[in-house]
Amino acid sequence: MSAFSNTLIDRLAAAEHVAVLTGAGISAESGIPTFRDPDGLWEKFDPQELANVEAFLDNPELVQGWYQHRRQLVEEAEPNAGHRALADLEAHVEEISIITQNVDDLHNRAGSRTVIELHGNITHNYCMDCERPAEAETVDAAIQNGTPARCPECDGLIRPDVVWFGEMLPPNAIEQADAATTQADVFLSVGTSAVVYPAAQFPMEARANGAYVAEINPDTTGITDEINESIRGPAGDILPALRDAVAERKGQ
Ligand code: BJW
Ligand code: ZN
Repeated sequence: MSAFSNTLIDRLAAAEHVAVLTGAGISAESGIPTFRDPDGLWEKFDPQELANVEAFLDNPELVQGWYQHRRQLVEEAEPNAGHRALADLEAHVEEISIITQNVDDLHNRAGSRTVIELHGNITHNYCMDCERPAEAETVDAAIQNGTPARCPECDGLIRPDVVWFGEMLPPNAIEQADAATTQADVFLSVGTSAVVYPAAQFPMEARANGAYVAEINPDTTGITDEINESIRGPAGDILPALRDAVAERKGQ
């Protein structure tokens, strides 16, 4: 028996718009740790210490170093079968939007064409004062010298282009995610604990708008009780099987 229902395949095969919310779990099989799993990033580091602007201003070197480490991990990683299956799905459904909480760039690298980055992109850095983009090399050189990385133009502190707690999400990303959610006939929530807002509200909004909402996750999440279907398993197994089932249903 397959892990997902015939209803889901029927709905996907008939869908005009599909929206997919992804979280750290989809990149776990690329070797990138999640945040809240037992072996996750926050088992070793306190998020309150590192993922907010006050912490950054208190100890920019520490936070810059942590993000440099994670940027290097991401640059060495490759998209996995789950990312690739979502990119492949574009051949079988009319329109598919990937709304990602991930900062790792792996959906873009897998070839998905519509990727909405809610929490930024760790491969980019910018100056907190003048907002000019900054080169990763500038950050790396400063860390090598044991000093905080500063803007070559205005001496402001350089920060990663990610969204920390208490910060607004990029307005254009929110706008695009809202539109994709409202239009969705099917909404998939993949590899996210669905506890961080506003991202976690999108599956609920989709449901309220009549979408069929399914999650793909080995564990229960913040939205499990409120959606149509929960598929228990790793994204790298389930998504390729889902892609194949939709292709088969459509005779493609
Ligand atoms: C697998 C798998 C496999 C494992 N296959 N699956 C409304 C209510 C309550 C609170 C708030 C609210 N609105 C705003 C807030 C405050 C706050 C918030 O949500 N807090 C909650 C924690 C309570 N939100 C914010 O501050 C946001 N800003 C905002 O709302 O601005 C307006 C505002 C401003 C000021 C005041 C009030 C409002 C900003 C949120 C920014 C989140 N940033 C982070 C860090 C990014 C930078 C970095 O990378 O360091 O984003 S936090 C972290 O969590 C990261 C993630 O994107 C995000 C979500 O985590 P995710 O992806 O779900 O990962 P995990 O680890 O939690 O889950 C992994 C899942 O994968 C698990 O379920 C596993 O089972 C599964 N898994 N292997 C599939 N192989
Ligand atoms: Zn500057």
